[in-house]
Amino acid sequence: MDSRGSPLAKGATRAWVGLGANLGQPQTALRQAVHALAALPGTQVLRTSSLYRSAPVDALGPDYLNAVAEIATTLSPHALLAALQTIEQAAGRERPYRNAPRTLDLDLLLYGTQHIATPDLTVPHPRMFERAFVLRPLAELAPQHVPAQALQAVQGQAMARCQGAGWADGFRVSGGKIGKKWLYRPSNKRK
Ligand code: A4P
Ligand code: MG
Repeated sequence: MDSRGSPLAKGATRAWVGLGANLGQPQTALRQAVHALAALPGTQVLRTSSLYRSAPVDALGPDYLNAVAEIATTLSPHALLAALQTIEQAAGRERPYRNAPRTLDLDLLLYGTQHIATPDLTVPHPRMFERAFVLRPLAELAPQHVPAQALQAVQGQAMARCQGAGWADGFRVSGGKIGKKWLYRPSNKRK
């Protein structure tokens, strides 16, 4: 059992991944990213948040689409980070400069209740508590991890909820359930 009381696979940790894109076809990229997360070894996508649109924060370029995925994984935090970066690369991610527009950004927001501070990985994600595009979707899935004051502080950041949690349904290939939560189960994991 984890802090939410739902049974996870043996040895798995509940983690939350922030998804963002503002180049190419953002909604397709985010859907494919959910599929790619579900295909990672030892990993299940438990739920996705609604999909949100917002202007770039601390950045320029087209509007972003953002969402958060809740996963259960037996990957270590660093192995998960490496996997997220591989998925970003496969989506054509380029890094010409900091906060450049991107085809796909996957950030490890929370990994269980762990605090991690290493040169290449900081968890909780260092800027997540300043950003409505992270906090609002995360609050749908894990309100216990989103302090009310933090949510209040980002209220002025305009964003629109453009689709409910079903936006990633294209990848709900077959249904298993954890409690009342559907699993995303790609074909390579079907029994
Ligand atoms: N890194 C350290 N901790 C983490 C973590 N918890 N998750 C390191 C992911 N990566 C982490 O990331 C740079 C380095 O951070 C990685 O090599 C990893 O070792 P990156 O994705 O290559 O570069 P970045 O985009 O400059 O950083 P990051 O953290 O993704 O940027 P931010 O701060 O998240 O801002 N506005 C809207 N509306 N929506 C957005 O999604 N995104 C950004 C990016 C700015 N404005 C936005 C949005
Ligand atoms: Mg990133």
